[in-house]
Amino acid sequence: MGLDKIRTVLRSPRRLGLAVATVAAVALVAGCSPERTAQWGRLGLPEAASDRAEPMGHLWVNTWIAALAVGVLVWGLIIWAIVRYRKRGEGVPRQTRYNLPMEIMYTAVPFVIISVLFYWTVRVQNEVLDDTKNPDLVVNVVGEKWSWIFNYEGAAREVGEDVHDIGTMEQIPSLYLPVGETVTFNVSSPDVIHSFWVPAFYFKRDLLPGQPTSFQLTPTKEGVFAGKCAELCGTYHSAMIFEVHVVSSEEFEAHLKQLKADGQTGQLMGHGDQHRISGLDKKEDGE
Ligand SMILES: [Cu+2]
Repeated sequence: MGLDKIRTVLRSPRRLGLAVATVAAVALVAGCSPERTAQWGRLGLPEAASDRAEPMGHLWVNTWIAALAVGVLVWGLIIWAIVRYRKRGEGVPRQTRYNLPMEIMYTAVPFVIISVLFYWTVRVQNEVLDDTKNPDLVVNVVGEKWSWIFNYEGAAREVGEDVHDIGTMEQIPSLYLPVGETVTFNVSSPDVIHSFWVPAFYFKRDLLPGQPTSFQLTPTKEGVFAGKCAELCGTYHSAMIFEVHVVSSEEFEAHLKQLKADGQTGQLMGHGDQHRISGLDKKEDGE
């Protein structure tokens, strides 16, 4: 593009707008992998990996559609009012107030909007929080300053006893789950509020000290997913990450057996339990 041409574009606001829009569109499309494009379709949500994702995803997308519909209507009315009632002379326009039908409308309409959102939120919440199935696996999750403990109840599995994974100084903790099996999670915290969050599961649960809670979900897709603490819990909050491995049933059983072979048997419930970390107890005995 020659300098003269650039000057011509800069002089014309319409051409400048077109040029900016073209550059932005090209940059947007060129920077998008197919996964990214699909993620745009889900309005930012990652690819779903649990049975709780579908109702959550629908609620998320449809709420945005509803918000956009209201937005378009409101923006339209604002622009219409600006154009229709723009200044036409020096005289004071006709003054209107106490329009009762209008006031009733703008009180009633927000109530209708809130009622619809409330109805769908409660419906989705009931579906997502349903924990009445008989679980194939129970995992007791402890979030503490500043890491995670995953205790697997192993009596009904091939491993035959409880095992746990707490990670190491070099390795963040891993949560292994068998694909397609219903898992009950009991979550607790011995210190401050943490929050168990696996974005790909579309599920998050706060861990409140002194108030253990539980939930249920079924992982639906094999793979490795990121997990994190979603509650600012102190100095090393950012270090509270973990990895979720959704694997086949055989791989899962093999992992539990490996934990047992590594001596990570029994359950750890957080601070004060540290002396039970395998290997450390021997040192303590020697003291
Ligand atoms: Cu935390």
